[in-house]
Amino acid sequence: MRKDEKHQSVNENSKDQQLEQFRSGHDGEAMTTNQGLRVSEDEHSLKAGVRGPTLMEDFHFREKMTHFDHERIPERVVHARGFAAHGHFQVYEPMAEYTKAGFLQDPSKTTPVFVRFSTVAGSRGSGDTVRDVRGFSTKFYTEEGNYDLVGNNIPVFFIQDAIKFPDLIHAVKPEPHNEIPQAQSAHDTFWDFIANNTESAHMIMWHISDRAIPRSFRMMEGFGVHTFRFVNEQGKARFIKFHWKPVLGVHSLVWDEAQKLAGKDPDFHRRDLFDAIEMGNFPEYELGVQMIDEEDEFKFDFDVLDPTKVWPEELVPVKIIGKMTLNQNVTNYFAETEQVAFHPGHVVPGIDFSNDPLLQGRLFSYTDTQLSRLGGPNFHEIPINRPVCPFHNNQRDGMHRMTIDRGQVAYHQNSMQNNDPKPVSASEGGYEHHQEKVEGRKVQARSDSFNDHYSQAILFWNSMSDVEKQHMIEAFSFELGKVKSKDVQQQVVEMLGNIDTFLAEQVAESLGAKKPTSKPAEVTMTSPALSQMNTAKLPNTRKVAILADNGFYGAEVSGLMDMLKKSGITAEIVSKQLGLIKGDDGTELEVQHTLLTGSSVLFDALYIAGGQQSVDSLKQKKEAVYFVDEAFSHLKAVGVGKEAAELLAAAGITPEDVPGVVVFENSKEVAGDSQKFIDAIAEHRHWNRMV
Ligand code: HDE
Repeated sequence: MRKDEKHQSVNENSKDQQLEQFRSGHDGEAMTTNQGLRVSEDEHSLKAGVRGPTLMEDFHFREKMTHFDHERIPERVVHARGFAAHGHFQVYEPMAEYTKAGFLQDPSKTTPVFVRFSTVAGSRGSGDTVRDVRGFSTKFYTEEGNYDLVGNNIPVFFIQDAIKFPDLIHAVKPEPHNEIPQAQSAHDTFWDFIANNTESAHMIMWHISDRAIPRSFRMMEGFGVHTFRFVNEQGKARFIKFHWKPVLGVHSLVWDEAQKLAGKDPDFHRRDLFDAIEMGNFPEYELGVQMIDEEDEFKFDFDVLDPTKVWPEELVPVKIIGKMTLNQNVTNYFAETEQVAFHPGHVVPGIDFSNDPLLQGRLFSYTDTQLSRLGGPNFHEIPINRPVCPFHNNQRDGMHRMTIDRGQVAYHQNSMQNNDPKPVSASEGGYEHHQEKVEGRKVQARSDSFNDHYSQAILFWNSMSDVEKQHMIEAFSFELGKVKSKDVQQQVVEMLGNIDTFLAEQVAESLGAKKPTSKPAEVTMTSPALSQMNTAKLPNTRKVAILADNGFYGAEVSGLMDMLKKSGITAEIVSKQLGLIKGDDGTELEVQHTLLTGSSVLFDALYIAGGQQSVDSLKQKKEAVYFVDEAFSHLKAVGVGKEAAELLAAAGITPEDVPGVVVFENSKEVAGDSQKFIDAIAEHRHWNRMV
């Protein structure tokens, strides 16, 4: 907290109250021009005669059209597609021993946050479920200014020095001659870059793993990636890494599902987050930090400044220090999500940088990019970007200046204004950079300690379960299978040979390429924390499709739906047509999706309602049979009501002893089987069905 205490203290509502001053509703209002003149006609432009030319003097027409013509701003050069929400953060215990950051001291204090999730490569209108890294940016509106933690859902990065970022992005973006493919890494230039920049070996293992196709923004980890510093009141600094751990665990789609979703619902992740918040299922993430004392900087076999390395949690434990809850959707997408401007250089006292050369370059890039994206240097005045504490300096003017600065003086030092606004000491909350001793020659080079490109790629591979390994082999085979250059394919196989011979040979086989000549180094360590198999498994907020038609067993479906609701699971009815369907006992259910508008990929699990009439009716529809087959092959939990096994049989599935398939024995007494079904949903996927 600032020492002068002149301003109001911040609480979880502070940002919302500030934004409220800028919100505008139009109910019951007369239409006006932007000058406030009431408009009498908005359908017909002013013309010389009903069939004559439009007249220049129609100022309303011109204003309306001009504004429309300029509605778009440049999309972000990376992370263009995103979705955001408001929330708050609370620390669990005072962190004074490690950092003086005000928002990390008082467990009774709530700090407002704004979080934007994103994909990296695709344009603003691209699909949500593509294979890509996800951005995870958090703006903490603290009493000491905005603190931005601009991270990703993968803890390492492709490159070690920011100067290579334009190259990486040019390689992954659509190829420049024809702007194909959109939001994909499965093309020649990307894999050419990877093969020829082996520092990307570790990151590419994550990129090809299930982490790159998350089930939901609510089920992803977040990482600050770089090494930062915590600095306490006494000036003692420690190296740290930030982690966000989702309370719901880390879960992913399967690749076939991800591809289909990009067509069935390109907004799948947006909708999921928006709906969850509207329903009161507020996503929660715990904040964790790993800390290494400065004295221990050289004790590890990785360089703490190298952003292509994790600090294995088993070596450097993650201390959980607080929780973030997202509980409010934005009022207006453009005003908030599109105009928000994050910057890893927005820090508060107690948080400082390391010399990670990737981070150092980011510190330049983010303000620079906002200048062209948001049209000038005053983007901090846009409501979503304003700090909730006061801000004063001698910066003036520029495009779209909102503040009306009083007085003659806009310089420092001055005598005419008592030297205000004046810098203040650290004891009064002034930010002081950590006084790290630095000396060296000016060189364009990289430390030799950054040269080990493969050990942690091997560590990642070693830490995966068999299922995850299989997914990675398939993902490499898919991505490289789309590459036209045989030479690039072979180079990547050779690169993979440095990671794991089996992996490289499997991929080579699927590509019709030669076996690798390279051999991996011996790395025996594993890090269980890297595998998604060891994550939290909860039923909360999962979504189940109930496939039913007239004549379904009313008691069975109502009993199940009650139990699902109690476990926080949403059930939606899928049938042949919209409207109401009637059960055997007169129970009526509203249908939310038809077999045309609904699809198994929109759900986490499937229940096929019992009742001969309902089952017979659905069996006739090939879409219903496909629905069942697809949910089953995506390894989802399948509940089977009485007689409904016939629909499974129509899809070629025999339900006996199949993992994740729960057959309801008694349509009147469903509590026990419902619980089994809920447990099966919590498992997320039944991987053992693959074998
Ligand atoms: Fe970014 N990155 N980045 N990045 N980044 C941007 O800033 C950049 C990197 C990340 O939701 C841009 O405002 C450079 C790592 C996120 O609005 C741009 C380098 C990580 C977002 C930029 C990196 C990130 C961005 C584009 C290499 C994970 C979305 C628009 C040194 C720790 C922020 C913008 C949002 C956005 C530059 C690497 C995360 C161009 C030069 C590593 C989550 O400034």
